[in-house]
Amino acid sequence: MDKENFKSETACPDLTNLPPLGMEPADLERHFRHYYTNYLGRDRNCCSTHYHYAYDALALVVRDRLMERWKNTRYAYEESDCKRTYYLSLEFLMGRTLGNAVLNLGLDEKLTQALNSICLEYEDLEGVEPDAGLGNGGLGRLAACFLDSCATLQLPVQGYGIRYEYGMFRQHIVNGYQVEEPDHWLRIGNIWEIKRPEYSQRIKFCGYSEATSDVAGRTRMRWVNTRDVLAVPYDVPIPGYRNGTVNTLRLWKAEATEEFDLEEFNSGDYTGSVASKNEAEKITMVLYPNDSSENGKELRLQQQYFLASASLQDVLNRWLITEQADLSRFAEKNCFQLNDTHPSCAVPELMRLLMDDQGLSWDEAWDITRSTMAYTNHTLLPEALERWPVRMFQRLLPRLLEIIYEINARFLKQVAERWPGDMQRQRRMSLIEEGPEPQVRMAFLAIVASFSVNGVAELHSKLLREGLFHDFYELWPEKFNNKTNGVTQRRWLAYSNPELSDLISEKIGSGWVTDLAQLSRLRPLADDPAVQQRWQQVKYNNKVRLAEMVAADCGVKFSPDAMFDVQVKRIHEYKRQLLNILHVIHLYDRIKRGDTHNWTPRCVLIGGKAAPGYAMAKQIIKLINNVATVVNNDPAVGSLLKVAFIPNYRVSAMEVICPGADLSEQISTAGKEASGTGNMKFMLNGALTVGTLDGANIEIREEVGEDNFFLFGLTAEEAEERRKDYDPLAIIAGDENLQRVMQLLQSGHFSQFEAGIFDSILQAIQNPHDPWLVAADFSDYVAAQQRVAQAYRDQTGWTRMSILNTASAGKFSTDRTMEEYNAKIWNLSKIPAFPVE
Ligand code: 26Q
Repeated sequence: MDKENFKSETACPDLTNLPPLGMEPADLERHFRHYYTNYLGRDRNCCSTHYHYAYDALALVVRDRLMERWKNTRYAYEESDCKRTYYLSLEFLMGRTLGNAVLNLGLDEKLTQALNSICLEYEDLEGVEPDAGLGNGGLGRLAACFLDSCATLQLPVQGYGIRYEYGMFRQHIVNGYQVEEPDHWLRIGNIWEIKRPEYSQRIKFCGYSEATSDVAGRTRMRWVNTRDVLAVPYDVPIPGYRNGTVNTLRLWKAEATEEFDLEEFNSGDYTGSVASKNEAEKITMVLYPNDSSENGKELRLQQQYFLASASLQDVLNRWLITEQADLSRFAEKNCFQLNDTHPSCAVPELMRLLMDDQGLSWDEAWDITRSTMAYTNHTLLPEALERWPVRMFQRLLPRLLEIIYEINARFLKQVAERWPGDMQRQRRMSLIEEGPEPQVRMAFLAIVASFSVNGVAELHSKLLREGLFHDFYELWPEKFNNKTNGVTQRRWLAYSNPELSDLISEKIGSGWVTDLAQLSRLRPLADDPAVQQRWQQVKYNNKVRLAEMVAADCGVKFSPDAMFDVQVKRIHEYKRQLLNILHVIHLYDRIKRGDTHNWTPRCVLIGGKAAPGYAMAKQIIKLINNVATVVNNDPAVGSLLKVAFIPNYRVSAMEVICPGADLSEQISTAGKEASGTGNMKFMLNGALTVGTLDGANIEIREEVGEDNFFLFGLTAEEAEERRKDYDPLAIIAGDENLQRVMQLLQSGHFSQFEAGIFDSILQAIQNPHDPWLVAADFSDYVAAQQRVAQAYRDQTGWTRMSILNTASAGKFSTDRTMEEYNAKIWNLSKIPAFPVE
């Protein structure tokens, strides 16, 4: 990127000065007709049920209104000379944009009116939009909720991510098995992105580094003979809630550089030059579908460096232009929040850009780096900590490896000064793990270079301090802090659950939309019979809507009079979908034995994607589906129990699922789920939780009170203790219920013509080294579920608890989370956008 672009932009008359667009139904309708007819070229012969074009026209009408505010937000930030934060993340799980934009712009009622007058249903059009599935699960959706809250709080925070051509795969279920299909979400075009080729960046790979001397005679390293790739930005608008602010998410696409094409073309290798284009574009082709790290894939490291380098160059270039190349205030005015270690190449890359390109000394560059980088950890699983083979780093990013070595040498010197002679500790803390194939430990790199290291729930942060990162905590206790996760109530209540939102606003006003703590005003209403009745009716209506989706997607009939028991999240052994299905088998067994006195009819819904290479997770999906088939087709079971696996769980599915849930399953092995955020969405929508003392469940229970939460299972400490002498066979032998469940499984009852397919699952449960302790928690889980069933039969009591859950969800807004990040890490001023007038 060159200065010329900026110059010519400022030298022109301001072409961006326009009168504001109308927001009344008549304005919206006129613009809709304009786009539909004049821009999209449709005419009266177009089939009115082909919603695609109507969706595009509507999206353009809404986008225009975003554009005005977007520009005014940028101008306000520029002119205030404010400090900014950049949220670097390999994932942004945005879901759909239209409904959220309409809500945040405050256009919902006016648009409904406008569309009604032309005989279109807003809901029909919304359904056309594919999810932007640029993430795996919790970490990616958290990034999306953070952006919504930052825009609403008017914080100058920009997201930087990757524009994957293929997002999270679509999941089909065939004969009970997961089948993955590529998600080519951009094929029909994406109205919401604006390509900005003028801000493209050049990214280097491979080559080698050599020493040169600069004009002052000092040594300067150069990274040469590289294979370069172009990073082209696409900007996505992030509207705040009715406040005129529209922030930016900048997503990078990889393209071949021009001279690369030319070189090979001139050498006569036409097909070779086209192939090299492919090679470059491969980098942003597909999202890696693993939610616990898969080590060693070279393309993944390329993606990570590509994002880090493009984003840092973008920030640095803007800075150098506006500050006349003066870096002295850079650290005061910029902060980079690393969403896990995935973008942690940013550490050596910032060092490189500052030293090699800008000529700073090591100490100057290091001062800037360690006062601008902040790192968030999202996992407690040691196997999920990212490591990259030194040899791969050497080949792909030789200059970065040199810098990492230097950071490590200086860091280990510090360790040696603090703990003289403790070689054991030096080996433990080294950024390089020694062995036959030495590895770079990315988490340690991030910790060493950051001024802040945070976990995502109290327990998680404590376990980081005491376990995984204990050595570092001893060295730098002041770096470590907690920021409990949240969710945005705009998408997860106001938008997804309009009926409940209206009821709440009728009772306590609508202030909760930007101040979730106000939900506590519902507490005194929990015993009010009139409110309870309305609350119940809303839940019922939402269950009808969810039942329709289950019928359409699973072919299973859920009765809204039964309890809706839901577990949706990525499939992972530590999340224990297996424990859930063992309980279902136990209920089935009780029905078959006639033990149905005082029965509470239950509809169990499970959904989630398994990483394509995770065999055990895929087996668990198959088991759930086989159990569902047997249970749903057994006349003896009837309406007492239904089971469904909802295919292709995603953001837009959760928007229908969480308003309709009665019971939220949060049953991970204690000490393994860093936080969880689905747990918060369910609570917000009035579901009760059956859960372990893990992640944010602990804080949810604290807020709602132990009487309104169904607790079971070992604590994190007890689990750790239990692993030492774990004897699942003894537990099974001593528990009649579990024994019968195991016998049903072993007998092939759920695998009639598929002998032995569940052997690996059976073995896992019986394995004394089962890290997830499924058998250990089974009986307590069944007991908790018994209390749940009992409680549900008292509909008044249940509804009271449901209201109390919503009323106690105030803490779990990402507005609160972002306020905390800002107060303790970023220190940004809130900058209102210039009004549209
Ligand atoms: C790493 C390297 C290579 C390929 C993939 C990955 C990778 C990708 C995604 C590793 C991990 C993830 C995602 C992790 C994640 O979603 N963690 C969840 O983060 C949530 C938000 O903080 C928490 O609520 C969940 O507890 C945590 O599991």
